[in-house]
Amino acid sequence: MKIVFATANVGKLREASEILGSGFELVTPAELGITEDIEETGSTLEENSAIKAEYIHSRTGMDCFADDTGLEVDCLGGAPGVHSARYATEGHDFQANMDKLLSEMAGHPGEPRTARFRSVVTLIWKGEKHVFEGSFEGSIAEKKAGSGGFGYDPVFVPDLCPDHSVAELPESFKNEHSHRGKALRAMALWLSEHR
Ligand code: ITT
Repeated sequence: MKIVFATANVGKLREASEILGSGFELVTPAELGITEDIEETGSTLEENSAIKAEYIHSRTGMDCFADDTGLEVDCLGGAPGVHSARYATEGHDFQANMDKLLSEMAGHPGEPRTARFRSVVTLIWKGEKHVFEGSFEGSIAEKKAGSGGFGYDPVFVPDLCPDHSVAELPESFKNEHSHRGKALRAMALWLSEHR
């Protein structure tokens, strides 16, 4: 099935291709000549996920989906949350974002470091919108470790494997248990029942 994945994030694209498998041919906006930044003006993951999917649908008329993801840290009141991509700077700087997170956490000594990734996937299929979600429970490490994955993976320790950051674990482990894995498999199941 050919479907547009409304993302400019190559890490998300790599994971989605692996999670959805060979039954899906993922096309990116860039491959369709759409290279402008889509302004994420919503105040929730749900709103921003819908904004991205609706923008690409309006430009292409094609079936498409978008993923908006946030890292929610309990002792920071759910931050960075919807602001995860631009937490430290405007520029999607993964290292600066993690450095800011670790320094904010240093201001909360002795508090639980529990956190979760949450993904909201908006599918626009035959012009109708459908929403799928997934979350991945864990905690924030004291320092970065590992080089796999992307974004905050070097500081995120999953409850299911508490001695390693996600960036130290195989991508197959992340895809099986992650926020994105759960949300995209729910979307694939829905599509298998409705197309
Ligand atoms: P698109 O909007 O183009 O899809 P983005 O990077 O801007 O890409 P988001 O708005 O969803 O994506 O931003 C979420 C940020 O959270 C992202 O930039 C990463 O820093 C981080 N992030 C998202 N998924 C992640 C994951 O699976 N592991 C680690 N960090 C992740």
